[in-house]
Amino acid sequence: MASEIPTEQWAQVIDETGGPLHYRRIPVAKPGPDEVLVNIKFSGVCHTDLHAWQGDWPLPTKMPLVGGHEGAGVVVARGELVEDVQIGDHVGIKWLNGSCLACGFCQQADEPLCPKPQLSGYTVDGTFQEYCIGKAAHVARIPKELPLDAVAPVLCAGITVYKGLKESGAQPGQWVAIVGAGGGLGSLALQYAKAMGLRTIGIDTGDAKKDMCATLGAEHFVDFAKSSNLVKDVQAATPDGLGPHAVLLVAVNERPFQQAAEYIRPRGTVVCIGMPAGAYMKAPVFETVVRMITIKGSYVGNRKDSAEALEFFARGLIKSPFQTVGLSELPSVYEKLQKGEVAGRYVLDTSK
Ligand code: 8ID
Ligand code: ZN
Ligand code: ZN
Repeated sequence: MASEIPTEQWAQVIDETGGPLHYRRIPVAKPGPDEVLVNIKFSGVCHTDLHAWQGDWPLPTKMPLVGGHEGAGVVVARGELVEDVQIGDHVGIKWLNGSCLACGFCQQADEPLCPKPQLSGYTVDGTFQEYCIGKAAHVARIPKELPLDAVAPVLCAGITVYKGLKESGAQPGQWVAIVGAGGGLGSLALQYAKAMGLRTIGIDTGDAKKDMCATLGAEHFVDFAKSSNLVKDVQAATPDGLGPHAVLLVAVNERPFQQAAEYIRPRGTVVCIGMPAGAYMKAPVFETVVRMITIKGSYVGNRKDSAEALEFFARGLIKSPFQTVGLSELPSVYEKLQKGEVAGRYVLDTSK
């Protein structure tokens, strides 16, 4: 390892689920044979980090835990088996830190479905630290000319919504409702949808998010807290009144998961991405059948999806709003996220 790598670093650590966040110094890990050590410069804060902290999903986290999975930085060390990632390369640590690469899912490039995944900021330590380990085969390659702060949110939010839009099957010119459009995933979804030639209806609440959605290309906005008939309002936003061809559910609330099947157009596709704790989907069987509705889930993206999502960003097509604060300020970001007060994304500067 190069001599400039410190033995200790700053990190945000939790020692117990739901317990306090400790901004403290912890050892810098050494990469294993197939791993790289990345000096994380910036990390986005995803709502998933909040789920990990609160332990509200039916999947246990490691403990103590360093959260974070939208980390953009520079490779500073690598294991002896790593050949195609160089020291000095800019890379991203994603939610899928690693997978077995051998199972049937990995073989068919469905590595998010691998039964033995390593999940950044969940089952392995993530990007809320200055130096983070990633499996070399899975780190995202980031061209050196891209700003590491602005690109960080692409590493989870961008990849996930890009994949979700592909999974929706929506074609250029068709309408997609983005539910939770004012949040991190939603704001990027509006930009990716626009870049893919889709027309969007943003659903969220408040004037700040409404204005942001308009700036990001949403042609209509439905305020879920103000609308007295959300189903009608969403359908009315499409020119023929039949509703959107696809719905991307990125809200952290069960209610919209029940509403989507009601306003989707016949033959439309509802894509579930947000994961509100303990939530269930419910749709009337009769209408689902006679309107030929598809309801499906979409989970991050594979390495190819990741590269494609980054390419959209590199082409200047994805300009989503973000605010940068120091890593030490993570507790206040969590508080705002929990209250639904974040329009777009917060990005942490690990040096502060
Ligand atoms: O691979 C995946 N499937 C994946 C990847 C990344 C994140 C899934 N996620 C999940 C997260 O774990 C989280 O459950 O997606 C969800 C959204 O993550 P986020 O975008 O990081 O969260 P956010 O920034 O808090 O945005 C959520 C938005 O939803 C709105 C809020 O106002 C906020 O802007 N919202 C809520 I809460 N209820 C709503 C409703 N009824 C709503 N918008 C419309 N209708
Ligand atoms: Zn995420
Ligand atoms: Zn596998």
